[in-house]
Amino acid sequence: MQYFKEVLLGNKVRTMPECIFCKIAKGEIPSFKVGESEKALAFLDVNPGVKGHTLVIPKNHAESIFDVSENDLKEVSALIKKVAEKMEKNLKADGVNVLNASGKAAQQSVFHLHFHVIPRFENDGLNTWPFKEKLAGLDLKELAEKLRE
Ligand code: DGP
Repeated sequence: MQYFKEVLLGNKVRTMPECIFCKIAKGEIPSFKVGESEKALAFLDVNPGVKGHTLVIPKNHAESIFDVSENDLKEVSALIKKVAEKMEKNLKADGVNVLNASGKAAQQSVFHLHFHVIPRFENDGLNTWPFKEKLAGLDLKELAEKLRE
């Protein structure tokens, strides 16, 4: 379902599509909350890949890793850690994956930054590593320099 909000653009009121995770953060649509802090929220993914699949978001809207503030990201990180610890303690998870898709090319589908926290169990048969074969012959020195620029 698509939600809309009214915004003032110049001197005209327009309706704009409203972000679903903003609505969840404001409690305007329901979610199964797992944890919360002042600036971050954790709730169960509506379309879970595994039992306990949780999303952690900043309450302030940011589209992706590229525009989130460092401060909001710190709170999100702290909440991710808490959720992971609960998965280990309460779900007896043997590990967790923390996954984020930032950008369409990375297969992001909801454009409000979110981290998937996925409980993992020995021999659960999942494979989160997407690379099929290793690349040979890369100039790692040049690449590192480029990334440091
Ligand atoms: P991604 O593909 O990384 O952008 O993941 C988006 C996730 O968001 C996907 O696993 C399903 C979940 N999702 C989408 N809409 C809702 C919703 O309304 N409520 C909840 N709890 N999860 C949602």
